[in-house]
Amino acid sequence: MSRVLNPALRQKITTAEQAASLIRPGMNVGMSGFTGSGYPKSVPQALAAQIKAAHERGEPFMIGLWTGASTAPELDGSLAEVDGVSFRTPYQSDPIMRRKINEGITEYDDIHLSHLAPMVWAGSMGRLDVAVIEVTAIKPDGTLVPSSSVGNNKTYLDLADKVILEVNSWQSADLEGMHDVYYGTRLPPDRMPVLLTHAGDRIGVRNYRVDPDRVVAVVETDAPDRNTPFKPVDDASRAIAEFYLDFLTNEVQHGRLPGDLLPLQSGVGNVANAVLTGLLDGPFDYLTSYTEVIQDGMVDLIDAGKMTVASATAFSLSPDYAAKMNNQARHYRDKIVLRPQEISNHPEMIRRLGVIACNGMIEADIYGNVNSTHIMGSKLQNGIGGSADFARNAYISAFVTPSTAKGGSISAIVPMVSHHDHTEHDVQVLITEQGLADLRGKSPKQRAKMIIDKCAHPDYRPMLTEYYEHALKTANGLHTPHDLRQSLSWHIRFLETGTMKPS
Ligand code: 0RQ
Repeated sequence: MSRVLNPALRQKITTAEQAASLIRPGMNVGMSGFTGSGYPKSVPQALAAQIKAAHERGEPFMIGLWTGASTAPELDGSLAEVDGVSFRTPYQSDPIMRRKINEGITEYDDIHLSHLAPMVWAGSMGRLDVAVIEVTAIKPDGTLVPSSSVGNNKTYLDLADKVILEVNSWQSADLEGMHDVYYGTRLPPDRMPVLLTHAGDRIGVRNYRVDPDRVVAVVETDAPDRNTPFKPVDDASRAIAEFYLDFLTNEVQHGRLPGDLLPLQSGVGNVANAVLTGLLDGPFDYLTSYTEVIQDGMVDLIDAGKMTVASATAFSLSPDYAAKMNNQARHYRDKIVLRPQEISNHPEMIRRLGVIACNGMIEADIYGNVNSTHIMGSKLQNGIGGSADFARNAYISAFVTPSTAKGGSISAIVPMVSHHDHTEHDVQVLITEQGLADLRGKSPKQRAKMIIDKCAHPDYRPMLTEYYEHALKTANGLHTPHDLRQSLSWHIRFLETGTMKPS
């Protein structure tokens, strides 16, 4: 049975090809999608085919593409493959899109995830021509039931000149009621407090509204979100998770955290998932989460009765867990809240709730500065995502990584980061499989010693100590000692010889 229940919008049901043909070269298009969930499944692929055909005729055809965060091969992958994206924001993790960005075909603005919606309202990103948004149903009154991610959809639906809706009947109809779509945000000087004081609070409405006159096409789909399975928890991830859980236990023992902790934020990837798995056997009960994405580990914590509520903007589940969520959405509906990303990542809430943040990184330097986005200074990996929304405003901000990469030829602890995303001021705890450095209340020199001793791989510890002692002399003991002629020499050596180790 069709899920398009509004008579006026039923009239607008059409094919993906017809809908895509309304998107013209040079347009800015705001699409739904966040970490592989709730992205449109058919219009982007139809658009990619039309772009390819235009290019074969020798006609230029590229669009500006804005989303919530990363999407999937059907969206980022298919449009990047045909060189169809001139500009991309705010986050991606697709291998083809990454390549096109690094080749300079696509310009990329790597924006904090909480910043994009206000920038779009303010007009700083230019005009939004079209929104392409996946929903699970259109209600008789014309409101739209959100899908498995919320992201920036409310903003795109409100501001786009034209709206294309994909109504995906693969998504569970029981998702209805899980979302909290807050319409109270304003730009300064009219901005008001967002009155959310617990992770599970609901302050908005269940469904999106849309001006039916701006809806130019409705496309019915029946296709799954493309989620990738997590890798099995490896030894390094397990060790990192254990250090983190010991740290939290110690904080509780010293009265610096309550026994049920504070709301947890957990970044993307396997280490983050291992931490959640570790919490399953840990001593903490009545946990809550105020984060960006709901991962498998959080579903396990809810099932085990260890977590009472999880707030996010999207699911990021493996295929098995996505299927489970689809079958049992009604059961999870009062334990999970999905919000717009300017609320899930809002600095005001992260600070007020006292979120404990834990994010992945590429490398850190001996003073605690962190690079999350670039390989060897120049090559974009994914983007900053929401990591800085959380790290800057968290009650405790931790970053995690294995101590080496590429089979040991790269040290993740380096004299100076080759790209800077999180400054030393936003990094309180660093963890590798070697150990945990609690940097709170430490000066740069104290930090350097601790990071080298606790976090660096033993193969690189003597080299780091040698650099630090040399820098102390070169800089005459100044506050943050560096020898700028040598600080990036490790990266240069890797680029020239394939290893950071001297020959
Ligand atoms: O390279 O792909 O060629 O194998 O970097 O590394 O180990 O798969 O990393 O999946 O844990 O992600 C920081 C990228 C870590 C992620 C990052 C190479 C390594 C591999 C990827 P290959 P892994 P993970 C909120 C939080 C920013 C967004 C964020 C991220 C590739 O956590 O994108 O935090 N964070 N969002 O070999 C050179 C090093 C390296 C290195 C790893 N030191 N030097 N290469 N690699 N370390 C959630 C959202 O925002 C949605």
